[in-house]
Amino acid sequence: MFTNAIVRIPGSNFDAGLTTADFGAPQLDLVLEQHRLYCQALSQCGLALTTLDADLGFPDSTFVEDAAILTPRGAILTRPGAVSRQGEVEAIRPVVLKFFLQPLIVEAPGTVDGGDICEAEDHFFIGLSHRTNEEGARQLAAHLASLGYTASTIDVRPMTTILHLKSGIASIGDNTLVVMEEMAGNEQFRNFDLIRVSEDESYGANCVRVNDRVLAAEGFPALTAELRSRGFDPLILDMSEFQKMDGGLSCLSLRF
Ligand code: CIR
Repeated sequence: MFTNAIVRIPGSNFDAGLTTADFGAPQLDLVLEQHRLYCQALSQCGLALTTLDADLGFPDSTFVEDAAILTPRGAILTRPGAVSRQGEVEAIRPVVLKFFLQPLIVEAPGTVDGGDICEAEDHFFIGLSHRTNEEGARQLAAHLASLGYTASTIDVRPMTTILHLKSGIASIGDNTLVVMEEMAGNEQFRNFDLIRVSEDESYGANCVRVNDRVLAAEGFPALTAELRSRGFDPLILDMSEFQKMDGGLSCLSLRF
């Protein structure tokens, strides 16, 4: 069960963030409204929110998930792979310190984006991506081991449609992974029940289990139906403006 989440209000320069998507520029009023509904959904799931002010120094900083990894046994501050985002860690540190003693840290030349880290029960899958490098993965695996967790890597660099590991996979509890078709054959998933997401619904794979609900993006009817048929309770949110900036549901909060 999660009890808390950290979120950050998108800044007026949100559209100046990094993106590879080709869906046009995000509309700020819609960005703020979708973020408000996202926060409302987290509250509805029973979480107490710590809401940080917009940080105009970092247009991507509403994607708080990338700057830290919060586990029941301790926190790890990351070192994001995009230089323009590395300062986000200093900005989140005081907030993490309110809840966690002595967070572990990823140091140069290691890089890790939280979006590449998928916790499945007591095991962590670490995506090797254009943001998370081998040295970052090595440091992170050592930190996780010190907290009593196991970890393994999944190389997503050849998968050109995703930014992070969790753009293509979600661990939604009950031993179930939601996984994009391109990744579904990975041997490391053999002991999990898989919900395979077809290529045309791929963005939907980034969903988030929050207590009794699964936050899921609007517009992916096959996935939504499959979640329901397996006994999950999806809470559907419009993510159009965040998708324009390569963001998804998981990246908008740190849940713990
Ligand atoms: C970036 O490119 O870093 C942001 N525009 C999007 C980050 C999305 N984060 C995530 O999926 N964890």
